[in-house]
Amino acid sequence: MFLFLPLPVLLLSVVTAFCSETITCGDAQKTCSVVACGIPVTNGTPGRDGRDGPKGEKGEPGQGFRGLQGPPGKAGPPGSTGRTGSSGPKGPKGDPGDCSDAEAKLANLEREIRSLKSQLDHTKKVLTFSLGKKSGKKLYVTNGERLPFSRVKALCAELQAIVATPRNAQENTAIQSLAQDTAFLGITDEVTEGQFMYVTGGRLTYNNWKKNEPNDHESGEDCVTIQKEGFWNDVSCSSSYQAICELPA
Ligand SMILES: [Ca+2]
Ligand SMILES: [Ca+2]
Repeated sequence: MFLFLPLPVLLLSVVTAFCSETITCGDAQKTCSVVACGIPVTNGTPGRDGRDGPKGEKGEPGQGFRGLQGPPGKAGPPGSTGRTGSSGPKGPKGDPGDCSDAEAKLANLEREIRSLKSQLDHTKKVLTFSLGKKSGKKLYVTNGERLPFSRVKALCAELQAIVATPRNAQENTAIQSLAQDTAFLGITDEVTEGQFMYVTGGRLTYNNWKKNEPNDHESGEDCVTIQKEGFWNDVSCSSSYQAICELPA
């Protein structure tokens, strides 16, 4: 039957044959080319790459090996001074120093001291023979000078001695033997009238007062003398009498 149909009708029939199967053919013609309808087409060339999308969130740490440690950073600024720490433990005892020099000096000093002591002993013997008198552990000396009591005290102090002070009859006799006439003793009642004391301190433990003495004659006798016969008398401190000093023997 197609053999007798004119060519336009034939082509229309073909198209109708291919499109008669679907209702959407009309719609397809609106968006596709006429050729698409019923005619297979090949894919076109790929389009251009789209624009980069937004940055994704940070991913979880990876599971790979840890990298090598980097070099140390620069030193920071010095910190503030800390508090003082507690004392450390006591250290061990050090080695003994070299004392040979000091020991030699000490030995020389000891020799000099022995020599001086020997000379002093000799001097005391000479003094005792010429001017002094020894009693027990006391040595009494005099230069025979007559002075007021204050000057007698000063003279004896220059000799690192005290004014002769008898503490018993033996010492009193030793002093008496040096008294050419009358000599001062280291005893006064200058602090409390009538209460005689040793100049070096302490109340009397021995006395050898002359009869009717001490009498504080005319209320002006606060010093004490030993007379030629060995008895004591209170006298004026401003009067001058012999100076006798007492030294350790
Ligand atoms: Ca008196
Ligand atoms: Ca008197």
